[in-house]
Amino acid sequence: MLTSTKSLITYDKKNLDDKTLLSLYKNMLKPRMIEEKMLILLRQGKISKWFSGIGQEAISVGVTMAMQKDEYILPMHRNLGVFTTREIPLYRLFSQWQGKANGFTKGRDRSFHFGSQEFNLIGMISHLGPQLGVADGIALASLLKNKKTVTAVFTGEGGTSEGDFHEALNVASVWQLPVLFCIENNGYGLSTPTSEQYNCKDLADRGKGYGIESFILDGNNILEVYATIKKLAESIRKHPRPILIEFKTFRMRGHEEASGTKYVPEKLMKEWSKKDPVDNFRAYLMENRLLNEKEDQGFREVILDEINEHLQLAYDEDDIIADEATELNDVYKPFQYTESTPSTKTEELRLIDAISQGLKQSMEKHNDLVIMGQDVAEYGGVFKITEGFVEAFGKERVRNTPICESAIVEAAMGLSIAGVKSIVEMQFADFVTSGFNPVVNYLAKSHYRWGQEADVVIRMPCGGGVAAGPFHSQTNEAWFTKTPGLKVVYPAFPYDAKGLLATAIEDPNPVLFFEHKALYRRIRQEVPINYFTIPLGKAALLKEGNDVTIITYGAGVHWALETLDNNPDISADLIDLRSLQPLDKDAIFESVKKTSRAIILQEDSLFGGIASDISSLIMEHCFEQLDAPVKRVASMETPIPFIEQLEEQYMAKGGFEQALKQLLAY
Ligand SMILES: Cc1ncc(C[n+]2csc(CCOP(=O)(O)OP(=O)(O)O)c2C)c(N)n1
Ligand SMILES: [Mg+2]
Repeated sequence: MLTSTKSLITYDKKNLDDKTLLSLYKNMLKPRMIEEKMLILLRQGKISKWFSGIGQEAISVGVTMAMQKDEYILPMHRNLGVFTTREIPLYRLFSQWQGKANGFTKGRDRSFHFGSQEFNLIGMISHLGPQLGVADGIALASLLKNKKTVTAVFTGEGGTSEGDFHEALNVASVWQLPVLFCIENNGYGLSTPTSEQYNCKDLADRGKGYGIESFILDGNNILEVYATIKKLAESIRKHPRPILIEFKTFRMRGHEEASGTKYVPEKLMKEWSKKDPVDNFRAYLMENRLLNEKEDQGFREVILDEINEHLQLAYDEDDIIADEATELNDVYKPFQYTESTPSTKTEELRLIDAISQGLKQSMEKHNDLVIMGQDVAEYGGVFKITEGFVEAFGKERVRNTPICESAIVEAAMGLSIAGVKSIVEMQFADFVTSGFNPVVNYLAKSHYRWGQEADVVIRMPCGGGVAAGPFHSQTNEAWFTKTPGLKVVYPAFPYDAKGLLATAIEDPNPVLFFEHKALYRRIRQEVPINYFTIPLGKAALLKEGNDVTIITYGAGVHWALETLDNNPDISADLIDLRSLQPLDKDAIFESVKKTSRAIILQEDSLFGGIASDISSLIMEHCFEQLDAPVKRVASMETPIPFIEQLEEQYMAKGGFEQALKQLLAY
């Protein structure tokens, strides 16, 4: 607390009334007092981690008070003041920190890692940067629905070094999204001072590089924060566009409580403690006779009573009892599959046409469905799947994106938060690595963590046999089948592709939809002309036989068919999995129990692929019925090469026939 009662920050109250001034003060006092209490509880081991926002309250409170309640805010780990100013009941926050059921994540995630649609707050994931792209998506939804709202998102100065920050700013600028990007420059990112974090004078200058207006504000001056943000938010509502704010402030405590502040020079601490946002504003209010000691004491007593009462409520709550079924049930949002039946009228389509037609019919069915991807608009995508879509659905819904895979996947998450379905086209499945983090950490975990679905389909043109080398030929489904929370679909035929794509889009969970490039123009089939669905998680039994079960998907299906055509004496069940997650285990077990032999064919290299898991599942469930060890056939353990003769040698196809015959002869 200040020893001097004189304010050392210069305040300009402009035309703010006394009531607003006092509520700004009380709103800052509350997170400060909660934190003081939390420090005690932390020492007593009653809460786990604590990231302190002491000294930075004016930013959280000023921004939140300047926003409308129906506008989304995406806070970070030091923004307790955002949560309290949005008036989340304290017992719910306390329960969250103690991992109790009345928190927001049923004990599944800690501290501020949660969101709440009720309060229009979307909490962070640990990786920091993805928040910024998610804000883009929420703002895009606002723009598309013409809602005239602002979305505010926070980051520390450390987080601005992440690629997500740069991608999110760029996308927001190119699309003129109504986002208020708030950088809290508090001098340190963990122990790293700003001099080792970035090499420019002000981070606000980053805005210029992206064509974004930017401002520097004194983050410790509540009136400057509140009045400026209020004005800017109003301006954004009228003229949607992104604005970047750099708040200069300081982190008064350690990165988290256990880590201390040894590396911070004493002098800096002293200087900044004189600029404490709460103490200075109190002094200002007292100087101006808007507050006296007694009233201040009264405010504190009310807040303290509230804290103690709500702490008790949280303590009194029963602990969560671990229950496997509950956990498993919450990984995916329940989805009631409704069948749309295929018409009897059909036309012959190539795989690529079936996907294009299916996509178009889904765009017609879901009239706010958005497609985002590189070159998908006028150009029609590199495979021409979205050709003609701009004319049919407009540029708002068929969106060319900058080369910003992370920000676009994050924006899709943001659209979902705002209730808008979307499809992201990866130009090639290989490029998903540039958006990998939000796929496996944000989309996949969101429903389990706090019940928020990620209603996104990511289209993945994949696969080899096209002499395109290590970065345009991979079939990388195993990166995603490994991750709970994602669904993975991998059709081999035009009919399936069309029906499964429709279902993937209807399903509110994140779906990775693999489309094999080598099959795009090679495989033709009669396909119903209407909109129809096929349930996910149901394999197709393409051939029936007695001696062996062949399990495969994608291009492997066609290799297996070719092998069986060339060997009419082999009596095999051929299972096309069609979707890998959910996996039709019953179809596999039923067939293997009948044939007693199983071979799994996968185009990807062997180790860690889904063939290995299917093999294990068969051993675990069908061991008694097996007459031979389960066989896996996959591609070589190298990256996929470019030239034809190397690619041919690499591919699983070459070894399949021999392996199948060996298995039958065992
Ligand atoms: C991708 C990633 N890298 C590293 C970390 C570890 N980490 C968590 S917070 C943090 C510092 C963040 O600094 P800044 O953005 O300035 O925010 P501040 O903590 O100062 O508010 C670091 C390094 C992380 N959570 N995620
Ligand atoms: Mg920092």
